[in-house]
Amino acid sequence: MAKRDKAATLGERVESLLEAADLASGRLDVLAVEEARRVARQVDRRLAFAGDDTVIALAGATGSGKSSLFNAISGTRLAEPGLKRPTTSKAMAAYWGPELPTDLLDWLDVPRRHLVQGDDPAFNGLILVDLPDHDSTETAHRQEVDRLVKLVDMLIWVVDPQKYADAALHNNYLKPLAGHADVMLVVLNQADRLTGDQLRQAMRDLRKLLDSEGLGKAQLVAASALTGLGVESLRKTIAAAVKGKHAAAARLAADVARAGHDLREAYGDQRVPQKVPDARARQLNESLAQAAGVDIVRDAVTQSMRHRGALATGWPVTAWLSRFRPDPLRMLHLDRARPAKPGKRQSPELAPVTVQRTSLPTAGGVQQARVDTALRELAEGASEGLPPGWSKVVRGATIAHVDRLADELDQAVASTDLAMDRGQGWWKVITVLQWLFFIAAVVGGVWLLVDVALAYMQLSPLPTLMIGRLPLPTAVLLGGSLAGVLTGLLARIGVEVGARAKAARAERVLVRSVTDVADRLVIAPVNEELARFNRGREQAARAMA
Ligand SMILES: Nc1nc2c(ncn2[C@@H]2O[C@H](COP(=O)(O)OP(=O)(O)O)[C@@H](O)[C@H]2O)c(=O)[nH]1
Ligand SMILES: [Mg+2]
Repeated sequence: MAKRDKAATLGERVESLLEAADLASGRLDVLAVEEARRVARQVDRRLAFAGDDTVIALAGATGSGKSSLFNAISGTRLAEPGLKRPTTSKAMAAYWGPELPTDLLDWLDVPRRHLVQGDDPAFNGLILVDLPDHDSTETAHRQEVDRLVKLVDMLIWVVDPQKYADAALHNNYLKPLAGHADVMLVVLNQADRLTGDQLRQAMRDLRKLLDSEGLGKAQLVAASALTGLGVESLRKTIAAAVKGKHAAAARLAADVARAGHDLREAYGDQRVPQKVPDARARQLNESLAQAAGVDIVRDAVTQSMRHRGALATGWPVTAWLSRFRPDPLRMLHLDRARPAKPGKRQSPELAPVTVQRTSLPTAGGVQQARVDTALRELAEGASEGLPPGWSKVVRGATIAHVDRLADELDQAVASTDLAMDRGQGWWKVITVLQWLFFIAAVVGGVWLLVDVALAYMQLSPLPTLMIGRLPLPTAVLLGGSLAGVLTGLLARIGVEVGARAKAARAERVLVRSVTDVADRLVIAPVNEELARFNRGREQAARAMA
């Protein structure tokens, strides 16, 4: 049961490794990414062989006794000991079990294979490989060793008393494989050729050497293929590995951990934000708002509201004259209202005008420079702590859609509902009042004129009605005029308050429209990269665990 859990965990870690590599593709060191992919693929395939078989290889220098030990351990005569030359460059394998695991042997690419049908249940499922000499003068041999060393589950390094400290073996093979120390075994063969003291001395030396190379976990065994010393202990070690299938799982786990570690290192340790810092985004929004002419539109809204308010609530004569002044919003092509509801009549001021383009001046040099600065600072802020390749991609993401920015901002401003058609119901009431006052004043005035004309022509005057001490026509003329002027003044205050509120609201919604564009064209692509990085780094760390 526990073993199953472990396999599942390893499978998940392989997935994490692969995802971390895919996410880093084109962004991190190409070698680290490719190595991670290779390991992930390899382990994945190895896991696909159900992990029932254990592959153990004997490696070592010419004449160290690999073939002799192979025969001693296996109880066969399959390997060819002795200094016969030329030795083959291909590995040879024996398999204990009912039937050769052809898939696995093909994958390992071991062409010479033997089925051992001994009744040794402890070895059931073992593939024992006799590798070509790693120190061979023929490169084909060495390449074969290098290839198989990466694939097997457990490695038994066979050394002899003369060459156990050989620099080529330690530097080219043992040290680089230190991460796999727990699936490596070092055998000091030909122990029979040493006295007891010499053997102890050699074992101490070798142990020290291995420890100093980070191979403290690698088991060291003294053996002799000739006398059989240590062979039983080797067989036990191998049997244990086979039984627990520890070797396979541990080796694969070590591979994945190593690749995950390397990739994680390529990701780096710097703190990287999850998303574009708020302050940077705000700075960008502000400069974009300015470049998009939000200030100009806000001022135009104020002025347009004053203008329209004066038309609606002012004294009819001056209001009529104002008609000939242009509406500031209309000049910017921004007097768009919500589309009229069908069947509902709208006054000409409020009729919807569909424009897709504003007539705002295009962003000047200064605004453009501010936008560029904001973009650059955003790129810098967002790519802080990223490895160079990734930081380049983030920089690219900030300006990926920069050519669409101006157009989309203009459209965003043009299509933002400035709500110019709402909240001015009271204007209509004032309009009616102003006309009533105006008509009253005109009636009073005409009445007085008629009185004057009648007096001039010496006709009897109209009947005189008195309001207090004022004659009625005078009272109506003065009252209507005064009321008109006062109403106009009061309404002007109301219009001003309304204009400012509307301008503030317009600014708010315009900034929101601009922010939407910035989010879509700049912030989102950058955030995507940052999320990609953080996810990739997390997955690489998960592969390490
Ligand atoms: N004295 C002694 N000779 C050995 C031992 N193992 C192997 N030999 C001899 O060393 C030579 C090389 O052995 P071989 O197994 O072919 O080594 P390989 O080249 O690593 O495969 C042969 O002549 C063996 O008989 C051992 O444990 N003791
Ligand atoms: Mg040999």
